[in-house]
Amino acid sequence: DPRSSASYYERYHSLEDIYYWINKTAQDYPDMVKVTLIGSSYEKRPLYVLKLSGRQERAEKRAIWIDCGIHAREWISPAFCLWFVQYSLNFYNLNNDITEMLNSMDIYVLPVMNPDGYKYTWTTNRMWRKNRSMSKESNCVGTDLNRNFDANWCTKGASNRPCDEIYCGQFPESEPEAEAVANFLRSHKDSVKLYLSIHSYGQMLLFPYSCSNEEVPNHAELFELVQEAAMKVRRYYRNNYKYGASAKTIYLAPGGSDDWAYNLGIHYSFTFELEDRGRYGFLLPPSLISKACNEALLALKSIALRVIQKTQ
Ligand code: PAY
Ligand code: ZN
Repeated sequence: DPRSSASYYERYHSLEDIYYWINKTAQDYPDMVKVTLIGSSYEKRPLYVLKLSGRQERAEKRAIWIDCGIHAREWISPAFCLWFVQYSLNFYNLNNDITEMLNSMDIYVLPVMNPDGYKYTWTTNRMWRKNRSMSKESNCVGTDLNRNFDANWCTKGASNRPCDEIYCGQFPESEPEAEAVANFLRSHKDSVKLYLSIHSYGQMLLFPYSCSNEEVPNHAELFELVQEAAMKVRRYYRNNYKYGASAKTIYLAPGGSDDWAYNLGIHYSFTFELEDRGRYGFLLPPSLISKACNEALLALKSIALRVIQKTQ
C-alpha cells in the first residue's frame, strides 16, 4: 500500500487521490477515524471531515478544528492535513504529545475546503486562489472563501469586484464551502475550543483580528501562545516564523474564517502561514514538504497542549 510509505506524504496529491486517501484512512483505522460529509462545493464535490479520536471515551469531549486548502494554490496546506492525520494515527500511544492531544480532544480535519479550486490548479491554472463559483454580474469566476465569512465582511482588505483575487462574494456565506464550515462550527461551538486554518506562504503564526486593527480581549494570551510555538520552531528547525495579530502582522483581511470563528466564541483561533518566505512561494517543491510539515506540527502541538491545559 503506497500510503504506508513515508514518501506518500512527501508528494502533492490530486483531488481524486485525496478522496481515495480519506476513504482508505477511515477503513484502516475504524476505531479512531470517522468521516462526516459537512456539505458540498459549488461544483457539487463532497466536503469530508475526518474526526480523529483517541480510544479513551469521555462524555463531554472538547475538540480542535483544522481546515486546509481554503485557497487552491496553497498546495502545502492539504499536504499538511494529510501529514498531520497520518502522524496522529501512527504515533497515538507512541508519542506523548499526540496521545495526550487525542485523549483530551477530538480533532476534526477538513483536508480540502476548496476542492473545485484545488482541482482547477491541477488541470488549468496552478496559481488559482478562489473557489469556482459563477457570478451573475460578471464573467469572472470565483469568490475568495477567506473573505466570505461574516466578520466585517467586504470592508477594507476585501473587494466587491468579482474579477479580483480577494472578491468577498455576494453576501456573507454566499459560498457553499464557507457556509458548510460555518454551519458545522455553529453546531459544534460548545465543544470546539481551538480553531486552526492552514495557509501558505510567509511563515507566520497569526491570530485575530484580521478584519480590524483592534486587539482581541485575550490578545496577550494568544500572543504568548504563538511566541512560544515560534520559539520552538526556531530552536528545533532553525527557522523563523513571524507571529502576532493578523491585521498588524500581514494585512487587513476582513471576512476571514479565523475572525469569524473567534467571534463565534472559539477564543483560541489561529491562521498558520506555512513555508516558505517567498523563494518558491506557492510552488514549494515536494522535497521541502516534510520540513514544512514537521515544523508546523511542532507549532500546532505546542499551542494545542496549552489550550488543553487552559480549557480543563
Ligand atoms: O489571517 O486570515 C488571515 C490570513 C490572511 C491570508 C489571506 O486570506 O489573504 C493571507 C494570504 C493567504 O494565505 O491567503 C497570504 C498569501 C501569501 C497570499 O496569497 O497573499
Ligand atoms: Zn491563503
